[in-house]
Parts: sequence; structure tokens; C-alpha cells
Amino acid sequence: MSADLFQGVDYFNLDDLLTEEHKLVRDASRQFVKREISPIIEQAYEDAKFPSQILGGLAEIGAFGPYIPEEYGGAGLDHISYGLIMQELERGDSGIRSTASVQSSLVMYPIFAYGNEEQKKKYLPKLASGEMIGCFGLTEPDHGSNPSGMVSNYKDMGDHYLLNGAKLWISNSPFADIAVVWAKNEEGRIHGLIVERGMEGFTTPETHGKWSLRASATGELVFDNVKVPKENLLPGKSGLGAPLGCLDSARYGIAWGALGAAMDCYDTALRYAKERIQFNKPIASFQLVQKKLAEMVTEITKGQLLAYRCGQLKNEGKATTQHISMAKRNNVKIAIDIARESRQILGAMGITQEYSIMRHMMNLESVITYEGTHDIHLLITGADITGIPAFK
Ligand code: TGC
Ligand code: FAD
Repeated sequence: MSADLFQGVDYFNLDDLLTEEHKLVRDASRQFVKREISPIIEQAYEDAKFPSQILGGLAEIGAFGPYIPEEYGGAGLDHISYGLIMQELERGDSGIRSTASVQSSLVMYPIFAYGNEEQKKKYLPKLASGEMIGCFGLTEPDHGSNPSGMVSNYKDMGDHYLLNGAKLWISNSPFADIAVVWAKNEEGRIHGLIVERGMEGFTTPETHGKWSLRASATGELVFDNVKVPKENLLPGKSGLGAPLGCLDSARYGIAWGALGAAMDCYDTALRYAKERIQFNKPIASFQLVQKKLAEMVTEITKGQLLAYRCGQLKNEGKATTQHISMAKRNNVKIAIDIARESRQILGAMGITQEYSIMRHMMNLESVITYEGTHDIHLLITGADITGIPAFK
């Protein structure tokens, strides 16, 4: 891969709105990506192997539970810092950001928000330090966009719960130490359970053959009469709203993360266009190439303002599911479009692993599908503005 010359994109002086802490957090994450991710990511992608050696470094930059209070091992940062970390990690690779998103928003957040004090003390510090890695099991083979139809279930056996069912497409499952699993009780009410690796009847087969998110490990969670101790049930919230509350946090992080991938593609394409000579001129001098680049920076800028405002609202406790949906949907779409346009600017070179663009483009095909598909997010906005849900 060519040298990592990334310099950030800030056409509307967004840095002026950031605090010193935001900039320190962002810059530390950027340096981490240049030092630890860029040199190894193409090989990890080709090998379809999550580079587990980076877990300690991710913990050190505060990528595991950035907004979880320090008393539980988190970094105690605000949501804009969280977003900036996700932006920088996804600038490196969506799969690396995925690992941090899942750990922070889908594992630490539910334990923090719905767990009791013992659960918080037992799991959160180890998750923050990277000593323990978690995954989140909501999607099932027959229930993706419609998680309320899930069939995974547990029965009360007196001194323990007996869990049965299967989850599919689970990030980090092949190596996770714990899984936050959503399953129905005998009344059909959804609850979260913490399932630990090593529990009898619990297996995590890896999913192979992905052309997207190859540097992230994806797998199944299979529960065959797993005895789950009663103290592993998250007591604080039940119903579909419990997992959807976690998704609000993760989708918010993706709204920033996707901008990172878009920025990397734009930065690469701009640099290439200024250097590549055709018809005795840099290709950046042709109007059609300038149109592509000018539209890219415009969309990145609009996406940054959307993400920043969403972060302000989140800090004030005012960001709604619908705000977050719009930001996730818009920013992932502009990122995938920018990746495709950037790839064209690089011509044939754009399809090689010498440059990051094709990898981002393939990754974004997962990002536009997970955490709610592009169309599901459109329907969330549609339901909000019309008052008529069109999901069913
Ligand atoms: P609906 O009737 O709208 O709601 C059911 C109940 O939930 C409540 N609720 C929420 N509560 C808290 N936070 C939210 N964001 C909430 N949204 C809804 C709602 O009030 C209701 O409560 P109650 O008491 O009235 O029952 O539910 P629905 O079944 O119609 O579904 C709506 C829909 C389609 C939007 C929802 O199911 C959805 O978002 N589907 C998409 C599924 C999805 O995003 N899956 C993601 C899996 S995890 C993942 O992809 C991780 S990728 C990780 C990585 O690698 O980065
Ligand atoms: P489906 O729900 O079958 O959708 C197929 C198509 O139908 C989509 O285009 C969708 O928009 C459309 N559609 C569905 N319903 C409607 C409707 N009502 N109206 C209009 N169109 C509709 N899940 C987890 O729980 N944990 C994870 O860690 C996790 N990690 C993932 C990692 C990767 C790499 C991937 C690809 C997925 C991951 N997922 C995870 C699963 C992800 O959340 C689901 O793939 C996603 O929610 C969509 O579900 P589905 O793939 O079953 O598609």
C-alpha cells in the first residue's frame, strides 16, 4: 500500500467548533491509525483476518467505551469525541471501527444502561481495557430488519435460564469472550442476557466468504440448551426498545465513521488527480474531474455538519432515533458514492490494493446494510414525518 499521507478534510473550519479535548482525542486516534492500522490493513483484508494485535492500542486511545464514565473504566468523554474516534478509525477501515462500535455501543452501553451494579463492575472495566471482548446478538437467520420476530428464547428453570436459538451475522463473535444476546422469555418479551464463552452448548462458528468487511471477524451464535445463570439477565430494560436503544448509539457512531471512509477516498483521489498526467496535463485540470472532487467535498462538509449537530443534540440528551437514522443513512450513502467516484478518478489503479478506495467501497456495502438498512432508515424518517409507519 502507498504511504499514508491523509490530512483530514475541513472545508468549513469545523475545527473551530471543536474543544481542545476533541482535537486531542481526534489527533491521537489519527496517529494510531497511521501507525498501527495503515501499514497492516491491506494484508489483513486480503487474509480476511481481524488484526487482534491492535486491541490493546484501541483501548489506549479510549475507543472502548469513550463515553462510559471513568469509574467503570471508560474514558468519560462526550459524544462528539466518540464520533471523532469513529471517524478516524473508519478512515483506516470500517471493520476496525466496527469492532470498536460493537464493544462500546452494543456491549458496554447495554451493560451500563440496563445492567445492575454487580454486572457493571464485573464487565465494564475489562471491556474498556480490551482484556475482554464482546459481541451483540440481535439478528437471526430469518429476522434481520424485523428483529421483533426473533425466535431465540429462554425458559426459567428455577435456578438458571435455558437458552435456545441462533444469531447470524454477528461482528466479533468468533473471538468474543461474552455476547449480549437478545431473546424472548416464555411470555414473548425480549430481554438481554450476557452469555459467556465456555458455557456448555454455546458455539460461535465463523462466517467465511465475505467480499466486504474482511478485516472484521463475523460469525454465528448458536445456543443449544445453554444454562445461563440468572444473574446474567440485564434487569434494567426489556422489550424491543432495549436493543434499539443500543442501536441509537452505534448508528450515531457510524454517521461519523462513514465520513472517515469518505474523507480517505476524497483525499486519495484529490492527491492522485493533481499528480496523474493525461493529455499533457494533470487530470485535476479537467472540468469533469473537478466536478467529481467539488461534489465530494461538498457532501463531506454537509455530512460533517449533520454529524456535529447530532453530537451536540446527543450531548444534551436531545438526539432522537429519527435524527440518528437520518445522519447514519445520509453519511453512509454519501460515503459509498464518494468511494465509487474516487475509484473512477484513479482509473485502473483504483481497483488495486495499492490504494484504500476499493477496500472502503466494499466495506461500505456492509455499512449500508447493518445497523438498519438504507431503506429501513428512510422508512424511519417517513414514519416520523407522516405519522404512518410503513414497515409492515
Ligand atoms: P416499533 O413498533 O417501532 O418499536 C417497538 C418498541 O420499541 C420502541 N422503540 C425504541 N425504544 C428505544 N429506542 C429506540 N430507538 C426505539 N425504537 C423503537 C418503541 O417505542 C416500541 O416500544 P413499545 O413499548 O411501544 O412496544 O418496532 P418495529 O417492530 O415496527 O420495528 C421498527 C424498525 C423496523 C425500525 C426496527 O425493527 C429496526 O430498526 N430494524 C432494523 C434492525 C437493525 O437495525 N438491526 C441491527 C442489528 S445489530 C447490527 O447490525 C450491528 S452491526 C455492528 C458493526 O459491526 O458495527
Ligand atoms: P433483510 O431484513 O432480509 O432485508 C433484505 C432487503 O429487504 C433489504 O434491502 C431491506 O432494506 C429490505 N426490506 C426489509 N424489510 C423491508 C420493509 N419493511 N420495507 C422495505 N424494504 C424492506 N447483526 C447483529 O445483530 N449483530 C452484529 O454484530 C451484526 N454485524 C453485522 C456485520 C456484517 C458484516 C453484516 C453484513 C451484518 C451484520 N449484522 C449484525 C446484521 C445486520 O444488522 C442485518 O444484515 C441487517 O439488519 C439487515 O438484515 P438482513 O440482512 O436479514 O436483510
